[in-house]
Amino acid sequence: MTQPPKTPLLDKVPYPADLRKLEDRDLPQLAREVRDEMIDAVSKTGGHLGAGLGVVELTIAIHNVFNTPEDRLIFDVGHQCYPHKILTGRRDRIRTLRQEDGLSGFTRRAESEYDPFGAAHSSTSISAGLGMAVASDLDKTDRRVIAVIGDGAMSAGMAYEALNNAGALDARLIVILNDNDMSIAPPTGAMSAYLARLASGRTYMGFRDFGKKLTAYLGKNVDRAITRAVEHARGYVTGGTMFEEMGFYHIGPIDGHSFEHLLPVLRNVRDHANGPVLIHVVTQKGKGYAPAEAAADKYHGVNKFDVITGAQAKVKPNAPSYTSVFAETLVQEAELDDKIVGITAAMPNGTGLDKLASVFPSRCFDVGIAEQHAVTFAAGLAAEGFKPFAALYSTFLQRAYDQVVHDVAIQGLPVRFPIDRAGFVGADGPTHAGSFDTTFLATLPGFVVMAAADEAELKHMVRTAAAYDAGPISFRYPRGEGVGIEMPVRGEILQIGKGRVVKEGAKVALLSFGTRLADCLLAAEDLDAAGLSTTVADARFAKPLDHDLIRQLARHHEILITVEEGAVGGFGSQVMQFLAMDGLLDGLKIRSLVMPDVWMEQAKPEVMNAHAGLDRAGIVSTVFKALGRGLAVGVAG
Ligand SMILES: Cc1ncc(C[n+]2csc(CCOP(=O)(O)OP(=O)(O)O)c2C)c(N)n1
Repeated sequence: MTQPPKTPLLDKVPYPADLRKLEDRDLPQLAREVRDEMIDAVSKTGGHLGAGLGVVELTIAIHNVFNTPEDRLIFDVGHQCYPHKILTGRRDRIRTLRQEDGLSGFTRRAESEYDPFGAAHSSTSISAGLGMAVASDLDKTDRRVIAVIGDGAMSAGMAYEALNNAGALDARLIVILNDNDMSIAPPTGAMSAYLARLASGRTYMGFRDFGKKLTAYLGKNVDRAITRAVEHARGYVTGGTMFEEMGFYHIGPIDGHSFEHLLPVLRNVRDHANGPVLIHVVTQKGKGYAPAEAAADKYHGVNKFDVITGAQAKVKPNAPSYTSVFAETLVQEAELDDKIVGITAAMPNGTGLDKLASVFPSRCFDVGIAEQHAVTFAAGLAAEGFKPFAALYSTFLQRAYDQVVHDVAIQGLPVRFPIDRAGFVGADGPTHAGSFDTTFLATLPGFVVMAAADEAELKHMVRTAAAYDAGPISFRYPRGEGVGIEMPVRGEILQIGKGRVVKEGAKVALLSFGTRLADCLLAAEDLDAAGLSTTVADARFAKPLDHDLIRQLARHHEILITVEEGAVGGFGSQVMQFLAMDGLLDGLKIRSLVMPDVWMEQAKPEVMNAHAGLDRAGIVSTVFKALGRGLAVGVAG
């Protein structure tokens, strides 16, 4: 006989306080409802699916056992927080995830008191949690701090810096290692192999054994010195795990989909632990949704999809994506030059380096989520005469800035930096926008900084970078597809520091750096039609600047506008500095169009460019304003 359907629980638990009123036996049903809700929401918005599905039980268990938001719950990366959002008063807005004016796809302090720490870049949770645990100690509160971090995020150095510090401080911090044996791609590295050994070598820890052990070792009444001695002895005798050696009480592995495992362990830790604890929880990415479980990437990030079949909406591209042009050109150049090697920091698919890996597996390195290491590793290869392409997203390169400065630039090493996702990225919002790379790279002596205006230019830049051995060189290109321009069979080697005039005019000069060129050309049509003869130039280089080109534009036009999809301090500022020092500013009307000096929220990139005034209309209106003309008058000529 089939069971009658149970009354939905989710409607009764808008907040964790309500969830804490449920019986333990109700929680599996709640988990099923949260999963269904999440699958339905993401099928409409697109977004991160697999990671959240894997932590449904864990999220419910944590909110059930701990007193959130007073107890602080921090999700590393934050891409697995959709179940958390559903359970923390945001269910009514869950179908606005990642949309303009909607919920963020990550945790955000500004969004909810249940998000005590914002994230999106990985491996920060243990550091932030430690800060909060120490604050709680200093404030003499009884607050617990829980950091949930994935096995992929555990490949970053920062996680170990934090563990190292937490062990030494003996802080009351709970780290939950959510081990689903996946990063975005399958995880790489010795640590991943170590976790797999831990997970397979031990059977799941029964809560009775564990409870006894924990109370014995960490019981509140046990003197800390004795506790430490016992722990130490235990480690010594059994060999201990790495986490134990670092001063953590290490529990696990436990089954992260079983409330029978999760609840007693978490309750025990809540009630008895007074030093750092690491709970190793084994979960399955994509759990509970067959298409996700079956997919190679466990549906890490998805477009809108059909819930029944799992089939994702496919947008028919008009042109190849910049990423694929980069990846194919790199393979083409690598076939001709065996010194070319590729490096990715856990993004083989996102950067397109999986293509290089499939052709030259021994010349492509996935170093894990370890951007700092990726850059210095590339520097080592360059020092030995190799031609490393360290392919990173603009936003993640930020993390490796000192390595770029100290290990690469100061030593003048020819590391090539393909910078993907430059400019607005859309749904991922301000944490992922590629805003600052031109600013922070063009300020470095000896760096060559390029931006591709279209996909053919990108092909030239890959070849130029491969051929350039005199020092570091970067080239930026955006997310998404190119403009559909005809592609050369092979890229050309560009002359370093030389831009190009794309369209000649006489009164207005638009000087573009990167893919805003297309909008500059459209704006030029409007301006020409309004009687303002317009020159459009593609700078190609923010460093070294094409001084002759800039001088010529400044001297022979009434107004010069620089346009770039980057923050203030980048290309436009370099141009302005040059013009000022060259004495060319007098009498020239110059305007610099950049991203606005605010953290812009998620929206479609074209909408963000329009808000920023970086699109066709924005460029035209800037010209009219600079000339003191109203838009309507201007358009009428
Ligand atoms: C510094 C940084 N580099 C790269 C990324 C891109 N990224 C997002 S999630 C992810 C994988 C994280 O794996 P894991 O921590 O195991 O979480 P899971 O998705 O498996 O739950 C990566 C590489 C990032 N967010 N931050």
